[in-house]
Amino acid sequence: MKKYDEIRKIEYVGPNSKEPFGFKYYNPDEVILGKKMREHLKFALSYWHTLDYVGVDMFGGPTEDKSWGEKEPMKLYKKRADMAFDLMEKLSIDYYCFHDVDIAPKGKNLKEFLANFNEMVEYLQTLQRKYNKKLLWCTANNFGDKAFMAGAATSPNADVFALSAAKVKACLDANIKLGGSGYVFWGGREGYDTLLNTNMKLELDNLGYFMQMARDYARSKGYKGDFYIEPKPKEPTKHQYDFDAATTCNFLRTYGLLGDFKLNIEANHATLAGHTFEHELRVARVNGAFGSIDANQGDMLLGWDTDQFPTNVYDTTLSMYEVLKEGGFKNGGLNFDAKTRRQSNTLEDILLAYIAGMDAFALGLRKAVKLIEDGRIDAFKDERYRSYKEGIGQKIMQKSTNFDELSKYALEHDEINVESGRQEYLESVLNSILFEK
Ligand code: XLS
Ligand code: NI
Ligand code: NI
Repeated sequence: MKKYDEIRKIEYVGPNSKEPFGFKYYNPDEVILGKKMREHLKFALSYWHTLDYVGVDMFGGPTEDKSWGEKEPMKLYKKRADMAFDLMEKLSIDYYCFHDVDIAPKGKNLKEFLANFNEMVEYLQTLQRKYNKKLLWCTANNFGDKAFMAGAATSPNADVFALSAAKVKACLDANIKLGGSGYVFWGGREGYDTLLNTNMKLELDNLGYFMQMARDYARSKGYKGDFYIEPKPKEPTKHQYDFDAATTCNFLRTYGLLGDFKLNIEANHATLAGHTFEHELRVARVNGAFGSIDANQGDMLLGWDTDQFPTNVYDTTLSMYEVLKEGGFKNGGLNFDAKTRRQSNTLEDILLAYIAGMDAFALGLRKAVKLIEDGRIDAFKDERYRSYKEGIGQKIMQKSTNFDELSKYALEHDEINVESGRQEYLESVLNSILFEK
């Protein structure tokens, strides 16, 4: 196999090629349904997994070296930034996402960190211009340091609440400077392990207030993009406050945040919550909160967030179906919140992993288009609800009936025939589209 430095750009080679460093399904400038594939998919590179993660797990140390021989912290982070853009360029990825701590060394204290951070933001701005790349979203890592051990905006300690605000403020400023179109709040440690030490009401109210202040601050600085909450049911805390899409929409409504805030749905978090990826996307859509996607997949036999590159084409097809039905991404995109396996420990593996993930979504897009063009599944659904198109059903849809009328109707129509749901037939239709020659 070729070495990283021998590979200039990953080209589209088509589905019949056996070239490992080529796209089989992702052809960035190919137009599908009036839009280029790169615009449908809006792929983003995740800085943390790609540039910072070195293969550490609970039982062992690094299996990768991402220092490129640099020892001095600022030089190292600049080298990583260079590599991030080199990777995006090679892979035809137009966007990237980062946490504050991913891009800059921590220094001795907050002041030093913010100075490093702002210097790196300048550096990223230069690279963005040079390579013509965009920031999809950024976020503050308010969960890693010891100060955040009991949460950030939900910490029992008000000093931590203030520290969290300082970090989010710096990130919002950076986001505006870099032209980011989203700002993510993933819960981190916003949750709890036991009610024996937790004031849930106070914590939720503080979290709501924190997000209102973040919104008001960013809007006052002219930020026009979206805010996202990324639901996750557990890990690191036992009960994360943003359990799933439905819980999170309820939180957003309670605190008057819906509209400015949408959801960033992560596939692996969906399955941890006992839902499918497409279920979470649909819940977001029906609540008017569809925003962005963290593209990855979990392992159904493991109970944690394995953040694997997505390769399951059933999932990518059904999720791209939701994206297409929504009319596509607006400010959001597909961020690969995914890391190579610990044993896939070379730079070439990073390229191969992104190729696998991007191709899986590109194929998913192609298949979702076919599913829609084929029309059998949509037509079946439409037909299944036809009783709401006339008579009493139409009145229900128009919200123009009442219990007296419904009761009278029911007494007159007591021979009911609920038709078959035809699940197996529909699954075979899906298979025929997925595996057609
Ligand atoms: C962790 C989350 C995290 C967010 C960004 O489980 O997925 O990586 O995407 O903070
Ligand atoms: Ni994520
Ligand atoms: Ni995750």
